[in-house]
Amino acid sequence: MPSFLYKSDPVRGRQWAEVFQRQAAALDFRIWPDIGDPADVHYLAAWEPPPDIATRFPNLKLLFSSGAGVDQFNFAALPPELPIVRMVEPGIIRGMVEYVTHAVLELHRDRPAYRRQQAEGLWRPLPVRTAGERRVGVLGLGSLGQAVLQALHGLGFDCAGWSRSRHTVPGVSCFAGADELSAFLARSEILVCLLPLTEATRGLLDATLFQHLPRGAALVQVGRGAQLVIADLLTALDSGQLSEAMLDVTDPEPLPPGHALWLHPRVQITPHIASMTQPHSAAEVVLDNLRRFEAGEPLIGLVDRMRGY
Ligand code: NDP
Ligand code: OXD
Repeated sequence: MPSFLYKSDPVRGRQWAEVFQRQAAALDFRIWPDIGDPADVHYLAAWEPPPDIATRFPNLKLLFSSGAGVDQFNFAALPPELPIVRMVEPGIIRGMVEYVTHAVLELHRDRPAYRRQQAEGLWRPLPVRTAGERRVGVLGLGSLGQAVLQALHGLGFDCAGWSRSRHTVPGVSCFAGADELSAFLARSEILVCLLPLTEATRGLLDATLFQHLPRGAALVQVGRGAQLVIADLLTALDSGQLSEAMLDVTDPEPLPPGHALWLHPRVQITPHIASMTQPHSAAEVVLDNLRRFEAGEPLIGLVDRMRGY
């Protein structure tokens, strides 16, 4: 009997199992390390696949990332023809929309400044601007970036997005490619990073990029820690080029005790919780992809190994 092997958090795995039992009883759903006969494993969902995946599972047909990112995969260790699918599911999208909307509203309405004022017992109103007067830019127009922009546009923000290829998103000014990055940054008072980690985006959030932002801009980093050059962030915060940073991802995770970012008055850190794959909706999407695969239809979230995402 062909099996679907799940190698990630086992508690969530049991929730996946319920959906599979209801909808795909012909598939033997197994949770790592209970792999059964490795030759039966046709499908694997993992955050980190086992290093010997290429030899261990000779009949593997599809590899799913249990998250939206695939930067944790070592592509070189995977069979070259094995299709890789990242997680595109409504639950993870909703979570990211909540997190980023909250972060942008906090920054827009000066909540970090008011917290600092409160700590000093200061009652001092700051100028209030409407959402329409606040320009927000999102790096990445993928499944998460576009959903976040839709929500921010709905709140009335003046929105822009940047991606590798050209996109059209209703109500959003879209920029594409390296040539248009500086124009996009020049109008981003609140910059949100929702890019995948690839060789092209590693270290992208650096001093040069910060210099292109309006003075006093704020950063919301929800992509991957290695995209941010921490020393450049600290310099930009200390000089006033950046006013605030909200970081959900860091490199390393967690930051070591005593790291300068932990106690920086203009930095807020959350422990990589901006969003998470939701087991029930994720299992539904994976089952739909299995059906698509068997029918020879395009897969949702198929990774392009050359692009790295
Ligand atoms: P997608 O693959 O759907 O979208 C990626 C977007 O980034 C695309 O618009 C793509 O452009 C753009 N992009 C990639 N490389 C470049 C580049 N070099 N220059 C310009 N644009 C580029 O990913 P998702 O939206 O699903 O997820 C994005 C990332 O969010 C994940 O990879 C992960 O790192 C992070 N994430 C973080 C979470 C957290 O809790 N902090 C939770 C989930 C995800 P194009 O459209 O042209 O291909
Ligand atoms: C993901 C994440 O990629 O949680 O899904 O970061």
